[in-house]
Amino acid sequence: MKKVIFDTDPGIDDTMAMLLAHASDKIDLIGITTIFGNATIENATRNALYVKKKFGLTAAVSMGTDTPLVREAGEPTTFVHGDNGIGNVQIPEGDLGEKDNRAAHDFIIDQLKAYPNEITLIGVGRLTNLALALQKEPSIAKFAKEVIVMGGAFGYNGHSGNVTPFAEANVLGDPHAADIVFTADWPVTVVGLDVTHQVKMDQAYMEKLRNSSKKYGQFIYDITRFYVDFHKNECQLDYFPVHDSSAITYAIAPELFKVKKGPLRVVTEGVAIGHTMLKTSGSAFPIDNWSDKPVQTVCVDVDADKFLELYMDTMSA
Ligand SMILES: [Ca+2]
Repeated sequence: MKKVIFDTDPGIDDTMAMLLAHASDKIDLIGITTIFGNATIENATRNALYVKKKFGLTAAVSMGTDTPLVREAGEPTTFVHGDNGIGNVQIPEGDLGEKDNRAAHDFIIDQLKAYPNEITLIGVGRLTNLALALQKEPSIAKFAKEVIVMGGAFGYNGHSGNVTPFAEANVLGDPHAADIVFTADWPVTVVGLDVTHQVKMDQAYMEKLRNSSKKYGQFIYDITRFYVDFHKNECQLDYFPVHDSSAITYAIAPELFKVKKGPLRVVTEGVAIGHTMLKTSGSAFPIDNWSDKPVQTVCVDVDADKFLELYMDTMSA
């Protein structure tokens, strides 16, 4: 089993991914660190505690930051995820349990040191917590087994952005943090829009999931109604692309993905802010801000049918 810390802004697709990690016998979810984005940091943390309590997760929940490293924080994307961040399903009043008393980046530092070369960090929101951990304690890079990020877009399969023509939401939300994480000396795999848009959950799939997953099906069906409506009304799609669960699926079954390798940077200012750029060419250039950076991995294609089967089977087991 992979020990995983899941850094997340739940978030409807975040919640689907968190439950996949919980349900999988390949993943030992030891921590959930929260970040602003799909919801305010308070709501994201509350949602994580709610899901933890409802489904009996044992992972600690640690609250992260509400502020990007350099940019101004934007408004939470409640038009995609609902005012409460999980599709406006009713969250019961009362005690949802205690969060860890450390800030998310301190929790990450402590756990990486406690389990050297054992922990996979999976980030499916803005990468500010991971960047803060690296800034405070640069030595942790060598303690991480692997870092998997849902974010970015590289132009494969026709996908280069979703907030701007050339930027994806998680990376654009804190491009400086993403550049720090992608250029740190730890092994990063990025699962971006290039592949998340290849995996499509439609109404028939969601109904099948609702019926076959006795434990999670109805809840996932309920929280995704708002998300389905957003994709139908604002994007003219009769399905939703599977973003955050793609990062968990990569941790479970990397063989389902095709990858390219190279140093990876993020544009942090100007018209292309938030654009992710992978250097695949081995050519030398007179000016080159890539070649002295570590070679990372970017997913460029996925076996969508097997992915959808894996999600269905794991949630229904
Ligand atoms: Ca997310």
